[in-house]
Amino acid sequence: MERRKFIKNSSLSAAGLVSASTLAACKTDTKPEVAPASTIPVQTAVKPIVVCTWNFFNATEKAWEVLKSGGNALDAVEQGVRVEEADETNETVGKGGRPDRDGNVTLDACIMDKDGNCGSVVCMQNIVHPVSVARKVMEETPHIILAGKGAEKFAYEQGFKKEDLFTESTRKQYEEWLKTSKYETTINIENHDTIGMLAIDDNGDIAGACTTSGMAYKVAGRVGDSPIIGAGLFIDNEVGGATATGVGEEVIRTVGSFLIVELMRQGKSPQEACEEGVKRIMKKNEGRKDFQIGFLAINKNGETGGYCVHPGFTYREYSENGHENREVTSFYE
Ligand code: SD4
Repeated sequence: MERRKFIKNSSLSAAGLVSASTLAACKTDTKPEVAPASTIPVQTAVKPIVVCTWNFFNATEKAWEVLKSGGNALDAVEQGVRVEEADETNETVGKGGRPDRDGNVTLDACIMDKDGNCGSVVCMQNIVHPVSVARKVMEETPHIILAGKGAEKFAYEQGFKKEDLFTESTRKQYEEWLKTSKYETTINIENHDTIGMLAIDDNGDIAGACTTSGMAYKVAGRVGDSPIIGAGLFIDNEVGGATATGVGEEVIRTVGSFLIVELMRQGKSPQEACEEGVKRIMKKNEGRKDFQIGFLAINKNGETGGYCVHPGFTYREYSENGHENREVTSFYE
């Protein structure tokens, strides 16, 4: 067939396809089919409730205050993780986060609400509260992710102040590190501080946030899983939410948090879903033991669960039932 005729024919048939599908949609007048989350009762059994990765007492306390006074889950998670961003002793989040190998402190964060709205900033410098910039991206722009200098410029436009994110301690550590400049992509197994937080408010609505400075001494420009929707965080208000901590590259390769929420949609408990998530990662890394990953999940009922590669990952939970730091089971003993 001549090329011109072919193009004409194919555009005609494409037009045919469109009108056929439009017709079909008109006829049935139904919403697109999605697998129902029917195994999860709509009523939230435990609410309000907040959970976060690791033992961040003050952050969950702050989120709980918001929830307890009738605030929504989105405000709760933003206010909660901001506590860690401002805490200079937490050296993998916000101010006091460790720098990349070139000496830049670059932050990643994201936030997601009950309607699937989300915002994210990646590789942003000089701003203490990337989670709040991420929320502004979500609410004030038609975009989802802003990166680097663009994110920083946007933050200033939104009224955020420029601040040096180094502390005396992180500057000293960096100078020490420069002596050998040993670059390892693995994260020390015991010590992670990235905060991922999930909350359900009085209305039964779910939101989540995640914020980090990422891996210490990473290659300049590196972005991990934490600000990537679906990897470091995912919320589906019909089902639940999930968040991750640990070596982000492995979480991204498995689209970890989205995977866990989908597994819950299919009927798994948060615990079972987190276990399956870690097992998928370990299947791709058979025999590898030099990295840690921790998943945390909550379902619409307020049931929670977590699982990790190596022992040591905990999550903090706060609801009317109590306030506790829970140790989770792990793939390796
Ligand atoms: C990252 N997932 O940038 C983060 C690091 C982390 O505790 O969780 N640290 O890959």
